[in-house]
Amino acid sequence: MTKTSKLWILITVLVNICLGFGIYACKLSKTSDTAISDDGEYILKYEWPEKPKMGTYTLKANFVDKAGNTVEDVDIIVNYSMPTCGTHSKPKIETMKQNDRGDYLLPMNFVMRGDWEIILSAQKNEQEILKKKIILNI
Ligand SMILES: [Cu+2]
Repeated sequence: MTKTSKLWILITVLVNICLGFGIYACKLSKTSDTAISDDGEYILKYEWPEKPKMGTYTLKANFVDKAGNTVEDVDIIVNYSMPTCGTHSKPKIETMKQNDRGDYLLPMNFVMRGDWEIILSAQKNEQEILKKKIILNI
């Protein structure tokens, strides 16, 4: 084998390792997912249309019943913090706002790199009907 072909094999192996790790890291920190309530009645879909980094990134959510109809009279409360971080571990608690298309939106401010813990709580008549915990790596 020539020196050049050995080098190419090495580069190919390294590129594959990097790609593999990249895909693995993405799976650990999903930017969109679906959650179903314990009773199977409600479905919450959420996503950050733009992959969050440090700064302000909008979380978008849709809340539907099992027939697929948008549920309007729901409050989606977002509680987010960095539990592993002492200085700004105080959670931010905010309610998502609904636009005229029925999407729930919340601009979220990520002030630091690392793992953020995000708890989405959907409440109807002040009773929690669905809860989803997300770990998001910024
Ligand atoms: Cu921090």
